Amino acid sequence: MSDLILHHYPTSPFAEKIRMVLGYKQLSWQSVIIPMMMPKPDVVSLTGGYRRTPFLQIGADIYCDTALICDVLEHIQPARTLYPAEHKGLARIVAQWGDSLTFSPIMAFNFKPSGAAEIMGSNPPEWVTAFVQDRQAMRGGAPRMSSSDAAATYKSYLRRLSDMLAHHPFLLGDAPCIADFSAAHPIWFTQCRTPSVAGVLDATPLVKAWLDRIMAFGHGQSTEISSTEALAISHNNTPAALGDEPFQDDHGIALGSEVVIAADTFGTEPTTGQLVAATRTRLTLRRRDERAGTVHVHFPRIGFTLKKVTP
Ligand SMILES: N[C@@H](CCC(=O)N[C@@H](CS)C(=O)NCC(=O)O)C(=O)O
Repeated sequence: MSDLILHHYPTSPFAEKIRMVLGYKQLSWQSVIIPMMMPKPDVVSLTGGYRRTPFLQIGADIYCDTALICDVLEHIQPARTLYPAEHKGLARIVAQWGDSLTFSPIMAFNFKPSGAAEIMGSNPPEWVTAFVQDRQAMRGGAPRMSSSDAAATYKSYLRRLSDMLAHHPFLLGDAPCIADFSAAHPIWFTQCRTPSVAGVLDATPLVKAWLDRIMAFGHGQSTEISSTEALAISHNNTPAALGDEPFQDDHGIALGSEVVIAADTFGTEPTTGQLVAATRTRLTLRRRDERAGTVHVHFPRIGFTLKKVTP
């Protein structure tokens, strides 16, 4: 049985990014389906507060944010690399664009009335109200971009991707890399979750063919387990030894301090614990939970804030 446990739900675009990477790298994994909105008691037992989807569990180690999860998967399975040596910086920069700048307009477009109806499915009105309120709270009350404003942006982005695909099958060459998976997941949502608005893709057939190529990698081999089983796995394990990467102190906060880490936008629920590692690229907290036991929760540096807990 694989040690990789992905906590996710089927309609999450960021989770689809990781499912596609698992497929590309031909990995086996265990699947825990988590709630789409708060409350998420089992999630919070493992993460200490972080509530975004997906996150990866390996024993008693919890990895938050898909940028970090991709680094971890690359370390476990370097073959079919996500970070080709000739495009190292470029691949990550295009990936960051896919994960941030394209995500909001594309999701605003997908939430056109017919798309929203497909997303809400047959859920009862109380569920729909709770979902809308949950996402509004995550955005700090900011309104979603209007779908008409989003349409022009989305179409421009599709044309740019199409230009990138004019001479090779993937964004940066003959093989996919992190840029492809990060750019693909919101478009996957349009194509597969809101088909009533997927006509927007028809003007860029190169993008449609590229998405099909990525989707053809599949999702790897998965076995479903419950969140109770995932909590027991964490409880029965101890966190893996920390690597020997040097401590990088950008905050004047010593290792061993009680700290709080939170995403800097969208879903800023904090995680508190003891800072046990701060490398160039990631931060690690040690914390204890009655059900999850002692866990290490790992975050990327980019996109997260670190503060000392003031007594
Ligand atoms: N930067 C994060 C973004 C993750 C994200 O925004 N996920 C969405 C789902 S696609 C989310 O958390 N939605 C709220 C929820 O699932 O509770 C990442 O790369 O993991």
